Amino acid sequence: MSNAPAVVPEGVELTDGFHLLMDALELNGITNIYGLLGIPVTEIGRMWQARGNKFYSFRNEQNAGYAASVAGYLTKKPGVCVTVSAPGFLNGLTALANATTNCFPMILISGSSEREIVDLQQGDYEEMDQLNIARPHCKASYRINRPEDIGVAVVRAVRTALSGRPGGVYLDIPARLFSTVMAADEGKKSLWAPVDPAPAQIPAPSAVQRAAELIKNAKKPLILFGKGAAYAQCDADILAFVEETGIPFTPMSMAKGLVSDLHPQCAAAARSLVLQESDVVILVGARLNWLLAHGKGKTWGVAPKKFVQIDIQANEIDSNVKIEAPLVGDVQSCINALRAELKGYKSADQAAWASSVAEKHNSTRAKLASKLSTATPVMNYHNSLGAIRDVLKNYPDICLVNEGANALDNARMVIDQYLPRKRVDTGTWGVMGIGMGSAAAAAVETGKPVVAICGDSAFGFSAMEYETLTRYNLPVTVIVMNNGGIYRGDEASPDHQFSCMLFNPNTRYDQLSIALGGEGVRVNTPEELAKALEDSIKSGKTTIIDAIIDPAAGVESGRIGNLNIVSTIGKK
Ligand code: OXK
Ligand code: ADP
Ligand code: MG
Repeated sequence: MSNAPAVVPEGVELTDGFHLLMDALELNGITNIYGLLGIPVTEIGRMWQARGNKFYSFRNEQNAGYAASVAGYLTKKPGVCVTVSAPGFLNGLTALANATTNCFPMILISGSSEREIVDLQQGDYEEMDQLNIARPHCKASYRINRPEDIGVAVVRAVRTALSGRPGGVYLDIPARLFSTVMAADEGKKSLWAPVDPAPAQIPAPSAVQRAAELIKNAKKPLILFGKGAAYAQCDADILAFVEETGIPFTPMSMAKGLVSDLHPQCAAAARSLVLQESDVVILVGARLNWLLAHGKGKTWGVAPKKFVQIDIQANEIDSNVKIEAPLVGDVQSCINALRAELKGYKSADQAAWASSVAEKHNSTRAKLASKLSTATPVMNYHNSLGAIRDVLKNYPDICLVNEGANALDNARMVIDQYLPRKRVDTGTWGVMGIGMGSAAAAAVETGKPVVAICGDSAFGFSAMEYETLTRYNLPVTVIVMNNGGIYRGDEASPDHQFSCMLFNPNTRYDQLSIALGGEGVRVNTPEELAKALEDSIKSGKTTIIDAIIDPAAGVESGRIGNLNIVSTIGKK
């Protein structure tokens, strides 16, 4: 098969790789690209904008990639990130791998060196075998070698990113291809959009019956929603399933708001009780991974437990423990098939269970509520987040971005979510630095204001990206929970050096905001915090609120300190 570009007769209208790639992306409904330009892709940004599309230019490709992945999660269209070769590709790859882990649809497009040089390792400018380096970290890695293949490559990338378990796809484009020409009419014929790229996957009727039987015979059933259920965008069906069955539910962090945290069947504040005492657990788009203690151990109590698992990925079933009733299919098809099979069933038979769960949930919430309004000389996580919660409850459609350790774990507990897909956080890996990219994508793709609650350490990972937010005038309020260090800010420093866990106590994030073109305010009390947040939301201006938090307020690694490793040598 020849790779040589076809010879085009004189006078025939031409197109090239740049134009074919843009035509193909537009044909697939892509209008926003997130990226960072340079050799060999600079031109594509200008040409993309010249078509009236948006190119969001970032300061580091990792954040552009986080933005693209969150755009994919929120829109169910693949988020597209464009980078230069080698280091730019590698920065983007971190985000592509994270997207694949989170099951967010994303396409990373990177320029690359010519094959004849890379394959002989002849030392090209930013030479790297990107195609093969990407392959283990995403759903698929494709290289395009001929202009007439750009159409099929984009279709493959879109379908692979969206179908089945969503995830990341790498598209490798050797530099020369961008300017390789072909006849425009032939080029046009080479482009198409995939038909139904994310087809419904219907569960087997036998599987539905098996699951329904298990649920009907349960005494203490529990529904557990994961971000796969949020991604599915079948919110009405989910709510109907919850209310028709009367079964208590608890959400994983990004599934919060799929059914409101204020719903009477919400058991989020009775988490330990329901995980330990339930007898049948219905997992809906949630993996039994580390976030759920792999489905075993004290988190799950000693009572015998049977799992129903709804997941589009067949080999996710039995990944950690035996699943008695697997339902392999997309959430919407599975939920509606279950609803039909369970018609007339109501877990009112488990009224005692439902009311004991509700009692625990409500009493724990009440106990926390008192902490949220307790004044302290210096703000702590409870009274600062309590002030934020009281403001945000008036803005249910604001998207909350959340990262950090204590800033993450406490906000996940305190800040209620009322609507689906309004909370974006550190996800399955627990990634620090997702904040600014996620906030950019949430603001761009939803058109709504965004509030990002970031630990000061987490914010530092992508702080320069704040200039990206101000440049596009995005209505994002970043609340930096400034306790002066990683986890906390009061660690004693060893002789002659600053503790490895501390930051400069004179850091002024509010002034950083002003320096980067935004609004900035430092707050010391919950009242000041509430006012600053309200003012920022109303102003629609990109703002940093530098919230001073007691340096002693944090706990090492937040609620996952058990994962830390400490040496026993020399310890009494
Ligand atoms: C929940 N709870 C509440 C509420 N919601 N109480 C009152 N009111 C409300 N609204 C209760 C809930 O019942 C639990 O109490 C407790 O609060 C904690 O709830 P939750 O949902 O957070 O549960 P838990 O145990 O923390 O969940 C485990 C977990 C979670 C692993 C899923 O900790 C998590 O998602 N962690 C992510 C950590 C992470 O990714 N960090 C990244 C940075 S750290 P009980 O009594 O019912 O148990 C890092 O990078 O290095 O350190 C680093
Ligand atoms: P969480 O961390 O919130 O528990 P996970 O990311 O662990 O959620 O799990 C999400 C699961 O949802 C993945 O196993 C993925 O295969 C699955 N999933 C994603 N989209 C769908 C869908 N539309 N239908 C069914 N399962 C889905
Ligand atoms: Mg901190």
